[in-house]
Amino acid sequence: MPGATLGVGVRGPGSGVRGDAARLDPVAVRARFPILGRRVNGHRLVYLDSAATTQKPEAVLEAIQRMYRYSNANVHRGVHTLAEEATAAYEACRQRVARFLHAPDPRGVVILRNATEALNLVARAWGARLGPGDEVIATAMEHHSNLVPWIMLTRERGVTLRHVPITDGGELDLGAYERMLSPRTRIVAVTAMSNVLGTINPVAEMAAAAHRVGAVVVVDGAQSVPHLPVGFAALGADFLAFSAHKAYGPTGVGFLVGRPELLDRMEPVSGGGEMIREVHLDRATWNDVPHRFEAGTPSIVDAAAFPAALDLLEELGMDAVRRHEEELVAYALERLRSLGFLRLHGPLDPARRGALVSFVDPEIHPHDQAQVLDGLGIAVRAGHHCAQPLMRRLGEVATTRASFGIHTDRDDVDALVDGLLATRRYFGG
Ligand code: 7TS
Repeated sequence: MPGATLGVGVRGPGSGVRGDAARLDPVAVRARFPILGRRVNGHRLVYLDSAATTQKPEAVLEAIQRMYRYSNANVHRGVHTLAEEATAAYEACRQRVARFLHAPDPRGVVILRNATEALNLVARAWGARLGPGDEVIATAMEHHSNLVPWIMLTRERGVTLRHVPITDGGELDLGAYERMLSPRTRIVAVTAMSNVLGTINPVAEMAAAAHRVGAVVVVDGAQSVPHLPVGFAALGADFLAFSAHKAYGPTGVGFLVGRPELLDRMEPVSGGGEMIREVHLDRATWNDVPHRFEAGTPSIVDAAAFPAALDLLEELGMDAVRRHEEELVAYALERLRSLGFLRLHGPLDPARRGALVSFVDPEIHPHDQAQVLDGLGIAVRAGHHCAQPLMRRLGEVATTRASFGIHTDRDDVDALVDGLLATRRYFGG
Protein backbone atom coordinates (compact mmCIF):
# COMPACT_ATOMS: atom_id res chain seq x y z
CA MET A 1 0.00 0.00 0.00
CA PRO A 2 1.70 3.19 -1.10
CA GLY A 3 -0.01 5.21 1.65
CA ALA A 4 2.00 3.65 4.47
CA THR A 5 3.78 6.82 5.55
CA LEU A 6 3.48 6.45 9.25
CA GLY A 7 5.56 3.56 10.19
CA VAL A 8 6.58 0.68 8.17
CA GLY A 9 8.13 0.37 4.79
CA VAL A 10 6.95 -2.28 2.39
CA ARG A 11 9.07 -5.33 1.75
CA GLY A 12 9.53 -6.77 -1.67
CA PRO A 13 12.05 -7.38 -4.41
CA GLY A 14 13.84 -4.19 -5.35
CA SER A 15 11.93 -2.21 -2.79
CA GLY A 16 15.08 -0.90 -1.15
CA VAL A 17 13.86 -2.19 2.18
CA ARG A 18 15.28 -5.35 3.71
CA GLY A 19 15.06 -7.39 6.88
CA ASP A 20 13.41 -5.30 9.53
CA ALA A 21 10.51 -3.69 7.70
CA ALA A 22 11.48 -0.20 8.82
CA ARG A 23 15.06 -0.43 7.58
CA LEU A 24 16.10 1.07 4.32
CA ASP A 25 18.85 -0.37 2.16
CA PRO A 26 20.58 2.57 0.47
CA VAL A 27 22.50 0.32 -1.93
CA ALA A 28 19.25 -1.14 -3.29
CA VAL A 29 17.80 2.37 -3.46
CA ARG A 30 20.87 3.62 -5.33
CA ALA A 31 20.26 1.09 -8.10
CA ARG A 32 17.05 2.91 -8.89
CA PHE A 33 18.86 6.14 -9.77
CA PRO A 34 20.52 5.81 -13.21
CA ILE A 35 22.77 8.85 -12.69
CA LEU A 36 24.33 7.31 -9.58
CA GLY A 37 25.90 4.66 -11.80
CA ARG A 38 28.01 7.21 -13.67
CA ARG A 39 31.61 8.08 -13.01
CA VAL A 40 32.94 11.55 -12.41
CA ASN A 41 36.60 12.38 -13.00
CA GLY A 42 37.43 8.70 -13.02
CA HIS A 43 35.70 7.95 -9.71
CA ARG A 44 32.33 6.59 -8.60
CA LEU A 45 29.95 9.54 -8.23
CA VAL A 46 29.43 10.30 -4.55
CA TYR A 47 26.49 12.68 -4.65
CA LEU A 48 26.31 14.69 -1.43
CA ASP A 49 24.27 17.65 -2.66
CA SER A 50 20.69 16.47 -2.24
CA ALA A 51 19.80 19.63 -0.30
CA ALA A 52 20.44 21.66 -3.47
CA THR A 53 18.57 19.22 -5.66
CA THR A 54 18.01 15.50 -5.48
CA GLN A 55 18.74 13.01 -8.22
CA LYS A 56 15.78 11.44 -10.01
CA PRO A 57 14.84 7.76 -9.84
CA GLU A 58 14.14 5.75 -12.98
CA ALA A 59 10.40 5.81 -12.26
CA VAL A 60 10.34 9.61 -12.49
CA LEU A 61 12.37 9.61 -15.70
CA GLU A 62 10.01 7.04 -17.19
CA ALA A 63 6.96 9.05 -16.16
CA ILE A 64 8.37 12.14 -17.92
CA GLN A 65 9.03 10.12 -21.09
CA ARG A 66 5.60 8.54 -20.94
CA MET A 67 3.85 11.89 -20.70
CA TYR A 68 5.71 13.45 -23.63
CA ARG A 69 5.42 10.31 -25.74
CA TYR A 70 1.75 9.51 -25.19
CA SER A 71 -0.22 12.17 -23.35
CA ASN A 72 1.29 15.54 -24.16
CA ALA A 73 -1.32 18.32 -24.31
CA ASN A 74 -2.27 21.45 -22.45
CA VAL A 75 -4.40 21.08 -19.36
CA HIS A 76 -7.93 22.19 -18.49
CA ARG A 77 -8.49 23.50 -22.01
CA GLY A 78 -9.28 20.74 -24.41
CA VAL A 79 -11.90 18.08 -24.82
CA HIS A 80 -9.70 15.79 -26.88
CA THR A 81 -8.32 12.59 -25.40
CA LEU A 82 -4.75 13.82 -24.95
CA ALA A 83 -5.94 16.96 -23.17
CA GLU A 84 -8.09 14.88 -20.87
CA GLU A 85 -5.22 12.54 -20.07
CA ALA A 86 -2.83 15.42 -19.42
CA THR A 87 -5.38 17.15 -17.18
CA ALA A 88 -6.03 13.96 -15.25
CA ALA A 89 -2.29 13.39 -14.74
CA TYR A 90 -1.76 16.99 -13.63
CA GLU A 91 -4.68 16.89 -11.19
CA ALA A 92 -3.52 13.50 -9.91
CA CYS A 93 -0.36 15.26 -8.74
CA ARG A 94 -2.46 17.61 -6.59
CA GLN A 95 -4.33 14.67 -5.07
CA ARG A 96 -1.10 12.76 -4.50
CA VAL A 97 0.61 15.66 -2.71
CA ALA A 98 -2.45 16.13 -0.50
CA ARG A 99 -2.39 12.44 0.39
CA PHE A 100 1.36 12.41 1.02
CA LEU A 101 1.04 15.30 3.47
CA HIS A 102 -2.22 14.06 4.99
CA ALA A 103 -3.83 17.32 3.90
CA PRO A 104 -7.57 16.76 4.05
CA ASP A 105 -8.53 18.85 1.02
CA PRO A 106 -6.66 18.85 -2.35
CA ARG A 107 -8.12 22.32 -3.00
CA GLY A 108 -5.47 23.50 -0.57
CA VAL A 109 -2.64 22.36 -2.87
CA VAL A 110 -1.48 25.07 -5.29
CA ILE A 111 0.88 23.80 -7.98
CA LEU A 112 3.61 26.35 -8.67
CA ARG A 113 7.20 26.33 -9.90
CA ASN A 114 9.11 25.93 -6.64
CA ALA A 115 9.15 26.67 -2.90
CA THR A 116 10.38 30.18 -3.65
CA GLU A 117 7.34 30.99 -5.75
CA ALA A 118 5.08 29.52 -3.06
CA LEU A 119 6.62 31.70 -0.34
CA ASN A 120 6.41 34.78 -2.56
CA LEU A 121 2.75 34.05 -3.24
CA VAL A 122 1.90 34.02 0.47
CA ALA A 123 3.98 37.11 1.15
CA ARG A 124 2.21 39.03 -1.61
CA ALA A 125 -1.31 37.70 -1.30
CA TRP A 126 -1.61 37.38 2.48
CA GLY A 127 0.83 40.25 2.97
CA ALA A 128 -1.62 42.52 1.12
CA ARG A 129 -3.66 42.55 4.34
CA LEU A 130 -0.81 44.05 6.34
CA GLY A 131 0.29 47.62 6.86
CA PRO A 132 2.34 49.86 9.17
CA GLY A 133 2.25 48.65 12.78
CA ASP A 134 1.91 45.01 11.73
CA GLU A 135 4.78 42.61 12.35
CA VAL A 136 6.17 39.60 10.57
CA ILE A 137 8.47 37.29 12.50
CA ALA A 138 11.02 35.26 10.55
CA THR A 139 14.14 33.58 11.89
CA ALA A 140 17.85 34.23 11.49
CA MET A 141 18.33 30.80 9.89
CA GLU A 142 16.01 31.26 6.90
CA HIS A 143 16.98 30.59 3.31
CA HIS A 144 16.73 33.85 1.32
CA SER A 145 13.48 32.48 -0.16
CA ASN A 146 11.80 32.82 3.22
CA LEU A 147 13.43 36.12 4.03
CA VAL A 148 13.57 38.34 0.95
CA PRO A 149 9.79 38.17 0.24
CA TRP A 150 9.22 39.49 3.79
CA ILE A 151 11.88 42.17 3.33
CA MET A 152 9.98 43.21 0.19
CA LEU A 153 6.86 43.49 2.31
CA THR A 154 8.59 45.89 4.70
CA ARG A 155 9.41 48.12 1.73
CA GLU A 156 6.05 47.89 0.03
CA ARG A 157 3.69 47.97 2.98
CA GLY A 158 5.68 49.41 5.86
CA VAL A 159 5.38 46.31 8.02
CA THR A 160 8.04 45.54 10.63
CA LEU A 161 10.17 42.43 10.20
CA ARG A 162 11.64 40.77 13.28
CA HIS A 163 13.91 37.75 13.59
CA VAL A 164 14.10 34.92 16.07
CA PRO A 165 17.78 34.76 17.06
CA ILE A 166 19.87 31.59 17.07
CA THR A 167 21.61 30.08 20.07
CA ASP A 168 25.29 29.14 19.96
CA GLY A 169 24.10 25.53 19.66
CA GLY A 170 22.49 26.33 16.30
CA GLU A 171 18.88 26.28 17.47
CA LEU A 172 16.18 28.92 17.60
CA ASP A 173 15.96 30.91 20.83
CA LEU A 174 12.38 30.01 21.68
CA GLY A 175 12.30 32.25 24.75
CA ALA A 176 13.09 35.23 22.53
CA TYR A 177 10.43 34.07 20.08
CA GLU A 178 7.75 33.91 22.79
CA ARG A 179 8.68 37.41 23.97
CA MET A 180 8.47 38.72 20.40
CA LEU A 181 4.92 37.52 19.86
CA SER A 182 2.18 40.11 20.39
CA PRO A 183 -1.18 41.06 18.94
CA ARG A 184 0.81 43.02 16.34
CA THR A 185 2.29 39.75 15.01
CA ARG A 186 0.43 38.90 11.82
CA ILE A 187 2.71 36.31 10.21
CA VAL A 188 5.30 33.88 11.55
CA ALA A 189 7.56 32.47 8.82
CA VAL A 190 9.88 29.63 9.79
CA THR A 191 11.80 26.86 8.12
CA ALA A 192 11.04 23.37 9.41
CA MET A 193 14.65 22.44 8.77
CA SER A 194 17.68 24.63 8.13
CA ASN A 195 19.51 24.02 4.85
CA VAL A 196 22.80 25.01 6.49
CA LEU A 197 22.66 23.84 10.12
CA GLY A 198 20.31 20.95 9.60
CA THR A 199 18.38 22.11 12.66
CA ILE A 200 14.86 20.71 12.90
CA ASN A 201 12.70 23.43 14.37
CA PRO A 202 9.77 22.79 16.73
CA VAL A 203 7.28 24.11 14.22
CA ALA A 204 4.13 22.72 15.86
CA GLU A 205 5.01 24.38 19.17
CA MET A 206 5.87 27.65 17.42
CA ALA A 207 2.65 27.52 15.41
CA ALA A 208 0.54 26.98 18.51
CA ALA A 209 2.13 30.04 20.13
CA ALA A 210 1.62 32.11 16.96
CA HIS A 211 -2.03 31.11 16.77
CA ARG A 212 -2.58 32.24 20.36
CA VAL A 213 -1.87 35.80 19.21
CA GLY A 214 -3.86 35.39 15.99
CA ALA A 215 -0.94 35.19 13.55
CA VAL A 216 -0.81 32.92 10.52
CA VAL A 217 2.09 30.49 10.21
CA VAL A 218 4.08 29.98 7.02
CA VAL A 219 6.38 26.98 7.06
CA ASP A 220 9.22 26.51 4.60
CA GLY A 221 9.23 22.76 4.10
CA ALA A 222 11.81 22.68 1.29
CA GLN A 223 14.24 20.63 3.37
CA SER A 224 11.84 18.83 5.69
CA VAL A 225 9.16 17.38 3.40
CA PRO A 226 11.61 15.09 1.55
CA HIS A 227 13.33 13.87 4.71
CA LEU A 228 10.93 13.79 7.67
CA PRO A 229 7.44 12.40 8.14
CA VAL A 230 5.40 15.60 7.69
CA GLY A 231 1.66 15.90 8.16
CA PHE A 232 0.16 19.23 7.19
CA ALA A 233 -2.44 19.22 9.97
CA ALA A 234 -0.01 17.90 12.61
CA LEU A 235 2.42 20.67 11.71
CA GLY A 236 -0.17 23.25 12.69
CA ALA A 237 0.87 25.43 9.75
CA ASP A 238 -1.48 27.61 7.78
CA PHE A 239 0.79 27.47 4.74
CA LEU A 240 3.54 25.02 3.79
CA ALA A 241 5.90 25.50 0.85
CA PHE A 242 8.15 22.92 -0.80
CA SER A 243 9.77 21.97 -4.11
CA ALA A 244 9.44 18.68 -5.99
CA HIS A 245 13.06 18.77 -7.15
CA LYS A 246 14.38 18.36 -3.61
CA ALA A 247 12.08 15.36 -3.12
CA TYR A 248 13.40 13.18 -5.98
CA GLY A 249 10.94 14.80 -8.40
CA PRO A 250 11.44 17.00 -11.46
CA THR A 251 12.58 20.61 -11.45
CA GLY A 252 10.03 23.27 -12.26
CA VAL A 253 7.33 22.16 -9.82
CA GLY A 254 6.70 23.34 -6.29
CA PHE A 255 3.74 23.59 -3.99
CA LEU A 256 1.97 25.89 -1.66
CA VAL A 257 -0.20 23.82 0.65
CA GLY A 258 -2.60 26.06 2.51
CA ARG A 259 -5.77 25.93 4.50
CA PRO A 260 -8.41 26.34 1.76
CA GLU A 261 -10.40 28.84 3.82
CA LEU A 262 -7.33 31.11 3.95
CA LEU A 263 -6.55 30.64 0.25
CA ASP A 264 -10.17 31.61 -0.44
CA ARG A 265 -9.47 34.98 1.15
CA MET A 266 -6.40 35.67 -0.99
CA GLU A 267 -6.38 37.69 -4.21
CA PRO A 268 -4.32 36.26 -7.07
CA VAL A 269 -0.93 37.84 -7.71
CA SER A 270 -0.50 36.74 -11.30
CA GLY A 271 -3.19 37.26 -13.94
CA GLY A 272 -3.77 35.36 -17.16
CA GLY A 273 -5.31 32.18 -18.48
CA GLU A 274 -6.86 29.57 -16.23
CA MET A 275 -7.09 31.76 -13.10
CA ILE A 276 -10.28 33.58 -14.17
CA ARG A 277 -13.98 32.79 -14.17
CA GLU A 278 -15.14 35.59 -16.44
CA VAL A 279 -13.27 38.38 -18.20
CA HIS A 280 -14.63 41.61 -19.69
CA LEU A 281 -12.54 44.27 -21.33
CA ASP A 282 -12.26 46.19 -18.08
CA ARG A 283 -12.90 43.69 -15.30
CA ALA A 284 -12.61 40.04 -14.36
CA THR A 285 -13.68 37.59 -11.71
CA TRP A 286 -11.47 34.91 -10.29
CA ASN A 287 -11.57 31.16 -10.54
CA ASP A 288 -11.87 29.05 -7.39
CA VAL A 289 -8.86 28.03 -5.38
CA PRO A 290 -6.43 26.57 -6.12
CA HIS A 291 -6.72 27.45 -9.87
CA ARG A 292 -6.90 31.14 -9.02
CA PHE A 293 -3.18 31.02 -8.28
CA GLU A 294 -2.14 28.98 -11.31
CA ALA A 295 -2.12 31.47 -14.18
CA GLY A 296 -0.77 30.28 -17.51
CA THR A 297 0.39 26.89 -18.69
CA PRO A 298 1.98 25.07 -15.76
CA SER A 299 4.83 22.53 -15.69
CA ILE A 300 2.40 19.85 -16.76
CA VAL A 301 4.76 16.98 -17.45
CA ASP A 302 6.91 17.60 -14.41
CA ALA A 303 3.87 17.76 -12.15
CA ALA A 304 2.53 14.58 -13.73
CA ALA A 305 5.83 12.79 -13.04
CA PHE A 306 6.18 13.87 -9.39
CA PRO A 307 3.84 11.22 -7.93
CA ALA A 308 6.37 8.57 -9.01
CA ALA A 309 8.85 10.14 -6.58
CA LEU A 310 6.29 10.22 -3.77
CA ASP A 311 5.47 6.57 -4.50
CA LEU A 312 9.12 5.70 -3.91
CA LEU A 313 9.27 7.66 -0.64
CA GLU A 314 6.10 6.01 0.60
CA GLU A 315 7.25 2.58 -0.46
CA LEU A 316 10.32 3.07 1.71
CA GLY A 317 8.22 4.71 4.42
CA MET A 318 9.03 8.19 5.70
CA ASP A 319 9.80 6.82 9.16
CA ALA A 320 12.40 4.51 7.61
CA VAL A 321 13.77 7.40 5.55
CA ARG A 322 14.13 9.52 8.68
CA ARG A 323 15.71 6.71 10.66
CA HIS A 324 18.22 5.97 7.91
CA GLU A 325 19.19 9.62 7.54
CA GLU A 326 19.41 10.20 11.30
CA GLU A 327 21.77 7.25 11.65
CA LEU A 328 23.82 8.52 8.75
CA VAL A 329 24.10 12.03 10.14
CA ALA A 330 25.17 10.60 13.51
CA TYR A 331 27.87 8.59 11.75
CA ALA A 332 28.98 11.60 9.68
CA LEU A 333 29.17 13.88 12.74
CA GLU A 334 31.23 11.31 14.61
CA ARG A 335 33.66 10.78 11.73
CA LEU A 336 34.00 14.46 10.90
CA ARG A 337 34.51 15.36 14.57
CA SER A 338 37.18 12.71 14.92
CA LEU A 339 39.24 14.45 12.21
CA GLY A 340 39.92 17.10 14.82
CA PHE A 341 40.44 20.04 12.48
CA LEU A 342 36.95 21.00 11.28
CA ARG A 343 34.58 23.65 12.61
CA LEU A 344 31.23 21.84 12.55
CA HIS A 345 28.01 23.85 12.61
CA GLY A 346 24.54 22.95 13.83
CA PRO A 347 23.18 20.94 16.75
CA LEU A 348 25.35 18.11 18.04
CA ASP A 349 22.39 15.83 18.70
CA PRO A 350 21.46 13.89 15.51
CA ALA A 351 17.88 13.58 16.74
CA ARG A 352 17.53 17.35 16.44
CA ARG A 353 18.89 17.70 12.93
CA GLY A 354 18.29 16.56 9.41
CA ALA A 355 20.38 14.85 6.80
CA LEU A 356 23.19 17.32 6.19
CA VAL A 357 26.42 18.58 7.71
CA SER A 358 28.09 21.98 7.27
CA PHE A 359 31.70 22.51 8.17
CA VAL A 360 34.79 24.59 7.60
CA ASP A 361 38.42 23.57 7.49
CA PRO A 362 40.08 26.72 8.89
CA GLU A 363 43.02 26.29 6.52
CA ILE A 364 41.14 25.79 3.26
CA HIS A 365 38.45 27.90 1.61
CA PRO A 366 35.25 25.86 1.08
CA HIS A 367 35.36 26.50 -2.67
CA ASP A 368 38.87 25.07 -2.93
CA GLN A 369 37.82 22.15 -0.79
CA ALA A 370 34.76 21.46 -2.96
CA GLN A 371 36.92 21.59 -6.08
CA VAL A 372 39.39 19.02 -4.81
CA LEU A 373 36.51 16.81 -3.68
CA ASP A 374 34.97 17.09 -7.15
CA GLY A 375 38.22 15.77 -8.60
CA LEU A 376 37.55 12.67 -6.49
CA GLY A 377 33.99 12.32 -7.78
CA ILE A 378 32.46 13.79 -4.61
CA ALA A 379 29.77 16.44 -5.14
CA VAL A 380 29.30 18.84 -2.21
CA ARG A 381 28.15 22.43 -2.10
CA ALA A 382 30.32 25.30 -0.93
CA GLY A 383 29.21 28.86 -0.35
CA HIS A 384 26.70 30.83 1.69
CA HIS A 385 23.85 28.48 0.73
CA CYS A 386 21.49 31.43 0.18
CA ALA A 387 21.57 32.18 3.90
CA GLN A 388 23.84 35.20 4.20
CA PRO A 389 22.43 36.45 7.53
CA LEU A 390 23.04 33.02 9.01
CA MET A 391 26.60 32.99 7.70
CA ARG A 392 27.23 36.32 9.45
CA ARG A 393 25.80 34.89 12.67
CA LEU A 394 28.13 31.89 12.36
CA GLY A 395 31.08 34.16 11.62
CA GLU A 396 31.79 32.34 8.35
CA VAL A 397 31.97 33.65 4.79
CA ALA A 398 31.09 30.23 3.48
CA THR A 399 30.83 26.60 4.55
CA THR A 400 31.14 23.27 2.82
CA ARG A 401 27.94 21.28 3.02
CA ALA A 402 27.44 17.57 2.49
CA SER A 403 23.78 16.63 2.28
CA PHE A 404 22.32 13.16 2.23
CA GLY A 405 19.36 11.29 0.84
CA ILE A 406 17.76 7.87 0.61
CA HIS A 407 20.65 6.53 -1.53
CA THR A 408 23.45 7.81 0.70
CA ASP A 409 25.33 5.29 2.82
CA ARG A 410 28.34 5.04 5.11
CA ASP A 411 30.66 4.42 2.15
CA ASP A 412 29.70 7.87 0.86
CA VAL A 413 30.52 9.42 4.23
CA ASP A 414 33.82 7.51 4.34
CA ALA A 415 34.64 8.79 0.83
CA LEU A 416 33.98 12.33 2.06
CA VAL A 417 36.24 11.90 5.08
CA ASP A 418 39.03 10.43 2.92
CA GLY A 419 38.49 13.29 0.50
CA LEU A 420 38.87 15.89 3.25
CA LEU A 421 42.15 14.31 4.31
CA ALA A 422 43.30 14.25 0.67
CA THR A 423 42.36 17.94 0.37
CA ARG A 424 44.57 18.75 3.35
CA ARG A 425 47.45 16.85 1.77
CA TYR A 426 46.85 18.62 -1.55
CA PHE A 427 47.16 22.02 0.14
CA GLY A 428 50.16 20.85 2.13
CA GLY A 429 48.32 20.72 5.48
N1 7TS B 1 13.98 26.98 1.51
C1 7TS B 1 15.01 26.21 1.89
C2 7TS B 1 15.15 25.83 3.33
C3 7TS B 1 15.93 25.78 0.94
O1 7TS B 1 16.94 25.01 1.31
C4 7TS B 1 15.75 26.16 -0.41
C5 7TS B 1 16.73 25.78 -1.49
C6 7TS B 1 14.64 26.94 -0.75
C7 7TS B 1 13.79 27.34 0.24
C8 7TS B 1 14.35 27.35 -2.15
O2 7TS B 1 14.01 26.26 -2.93
P1 7TS B 1 13.70 26.47 -4.48
O3 7TS B 1 13.40 25.11 -4.98
O4 7TS B 1 12.55 27.40 -4.57
O5 7TS B 1 14.94 27.05 -5.07
N2 7TS B 1 18.00 25.48 -1.01
C9 7TS B 1 19.11 25.28 -1.74
C10 7TS B 1 20.31 24.90 -1.13
O6 7TS B 1 20.45 24.76 0.07
N3 7TS B 1 21.23 24.77 -2.10
O7 7TS B 1 20.67 25.04 -3.27
C11 7TS B 1 19.34 25.36 -3.07
